[in-house]
Amino acid sequence: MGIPEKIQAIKDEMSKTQINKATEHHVGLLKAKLAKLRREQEEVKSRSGGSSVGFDVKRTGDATVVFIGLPSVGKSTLLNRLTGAKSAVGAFQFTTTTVVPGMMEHRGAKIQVLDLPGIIKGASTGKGLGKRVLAVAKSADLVLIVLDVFQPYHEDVIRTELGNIGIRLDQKPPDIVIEKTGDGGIAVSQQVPLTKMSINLMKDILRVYGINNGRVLVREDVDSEQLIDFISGNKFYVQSLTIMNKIDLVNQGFVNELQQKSKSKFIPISADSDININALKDAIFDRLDFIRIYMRPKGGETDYKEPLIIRNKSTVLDICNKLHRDLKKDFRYALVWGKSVKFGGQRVGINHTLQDEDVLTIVKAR
Ligand SMILES: Nc1nc2c(ncn2[C@@H]2O[C@H](COP(=O)(O)OP(=O)(O)O)[C@@H](O)[C@H]2O)c(=O)[nH]1
Ligand SMILES: [Mg+2]
Repeated sequence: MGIPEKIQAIKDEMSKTQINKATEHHVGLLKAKLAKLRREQEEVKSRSGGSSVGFDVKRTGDATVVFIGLPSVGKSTLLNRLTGAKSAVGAFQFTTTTVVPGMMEHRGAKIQVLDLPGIIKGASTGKGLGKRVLAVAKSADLVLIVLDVFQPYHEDVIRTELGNIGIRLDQKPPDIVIEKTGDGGIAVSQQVPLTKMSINLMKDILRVYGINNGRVLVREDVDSEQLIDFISGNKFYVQSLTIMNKIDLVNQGFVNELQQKSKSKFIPISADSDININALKDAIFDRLDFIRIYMRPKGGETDYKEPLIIRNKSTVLDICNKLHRDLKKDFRYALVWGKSVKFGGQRVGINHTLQDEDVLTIVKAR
């Protein structure tokens, strides 16, 4: 049996199996085997040159967000509305066939927005431009899922397609440590009790991946899917926001009802009629988790008017890189006032992590 046949056999078996407490172990193992086969299939494909590389877009600005949606939901209209770019808008499908970038400026941040061609069901297996489109999402800071009020069910299609190429939306990498050892079987120690999978299932999944001996430290109550993600690797953890476009075509009651039925909270907008666009910009800004850093020149006055905008958890090094290409070479030390230090004017190194509204002085070597 080749890989595609093996994959099909497991899928058949899964669809025959009812999911309940008694079959949990069996299904968990099938999922592990399926994930392993898919990874092998990807490896074969990339060796034979079937690439899944994305479009080549230079990242600029303080963060990059991408639109993912089916054709004609209004992505290009929205790009134009948010950024003043000129992406072709069409009343017919597949107008956008390449990546169109725009720059949105909001609350002092420059946010790069990428309009991508629409995807369709099956995109992750290479339908249309799908694979290349989805690959761009891997490196984005935020994915905006764009839906049409009359086709809200697209959300499931998009989440599935993104999931298939290894993108995990709004999740964190699971907090576990696996250390392979030469012998002694698999030892599991739990800092947090496992409630979503048995220890036996955990061990069996590890064995599917050829780990027969090792120490596992569980620091989070992970389920079998998270464990499979962790060992099969190559997963991309990306934040998302869901947008419901074209609300100008329906009334408020319709929108409320959609929200009640919908799995995730969405932001209702109309790109074309300019409804709720500022609220959307705020939501994007908040979701990107920016902080403000006020610069104070050595011996000078702090500039409170124009803070530098950077992502949360950035370091002094990130600021140096933002200010000037060569600054890190000349860096001697920095002085910081604010939440990230114990006392004002504290001397810190280049790897110091900054916090919102810190005041920063960079001292260069002469
Ligand atoms: N009624 C309405 N139509 C819209 C809205 N946004 C976009 N459209 C229309 O939907 C069609 C597809 O738009 P487009 O931006 O090309 O969609 P894309 O394929 O997702 O990029 C065009 O005819 C747009 O004018 C909206 O908010 N309301
Ligand atoms: Mg378009």
